[in-house]
Amino acid sequence: MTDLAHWLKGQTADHSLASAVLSMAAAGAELADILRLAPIAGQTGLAGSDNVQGEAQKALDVISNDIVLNHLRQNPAISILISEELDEAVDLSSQGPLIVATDPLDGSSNLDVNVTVGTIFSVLASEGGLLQKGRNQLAAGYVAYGPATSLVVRISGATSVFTLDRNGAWLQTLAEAKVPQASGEFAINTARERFWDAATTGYVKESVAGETGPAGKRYNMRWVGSMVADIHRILMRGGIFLYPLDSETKAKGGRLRLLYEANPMAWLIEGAGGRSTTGAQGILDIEPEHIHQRVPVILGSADEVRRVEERYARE
Ligand code: P6P
Repeated sequence: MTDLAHWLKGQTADHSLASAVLSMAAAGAELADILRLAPIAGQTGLAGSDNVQGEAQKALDVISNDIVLNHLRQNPAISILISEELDEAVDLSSQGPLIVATDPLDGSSNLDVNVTVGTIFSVLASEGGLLQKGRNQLAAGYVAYGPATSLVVRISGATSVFTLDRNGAWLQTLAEAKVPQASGEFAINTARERFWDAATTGYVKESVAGETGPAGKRYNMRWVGSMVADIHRILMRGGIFLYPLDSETKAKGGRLRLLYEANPMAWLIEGAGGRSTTGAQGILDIEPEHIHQRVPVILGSADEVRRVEERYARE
């Protein structure tokens, strides 16, 4: 069973890029230890502060951000950190060739109820600046803190899965993830139905109609409320994740953030043969306007994403 460091040697000759992934993996391993014992340490509560998104920060949001910051500060290859938890981008080392964008603890509202949360990251070349299309990513990944602690990472080839062992080593447990082309499982927050556009409403209605409806097959629904958990399920067994633009999120551009949620997840899903869209365009083709930009996110099994795209095309 190969480990992360050996796999990286086969994926890239760029030592800086490999070191950036190893730094995020080390931050994830440190955070996994903290999360496992957080209820005992009384760390699952609120921090008493809000982030730039206006969301109440959990104590562990702040702790996670600090852990990522500490690991990246020690890596001279990283020039800038963009974080969901920080209003502005942070300069780390002026000569570093790489930028890291991260959601240090995505889904943290699930911590109180012991549901899988994650650290999402995206790596870009410093020379391209902060606002680059997702297609420019040099690497992306996430750590899923679940029953097992998984690291999913892609440089430019396959999307690969590693599992943290008891000695702190990341062992490869799936060399090449493959998102099944077809699927009978959709993930959406159906409590938002009254805000949906016609394309989303039509897709969900058709899916719920099951075997006797136009889709001609039975669907199941899952919605964890933790993007890393939902995306990991889709990566491993297929499905479609939808957080579309709706009448309530329209003013903000969407719910999920482009640089450190949508882009890295689209990079990983497309690396595994899946597909991603906002409904209007491919997520990886969006020209970012600011570091905390929000966008609609629809991604997963290619056949299902295409069904949604066809509906938007008819609108
Ligand atoms: P809702 C978590 O807050 C998050 O950013 C994602 O991890 C998750 O997919 C989404 O929001 C859940 O949103 O509206 O269902 O609470």
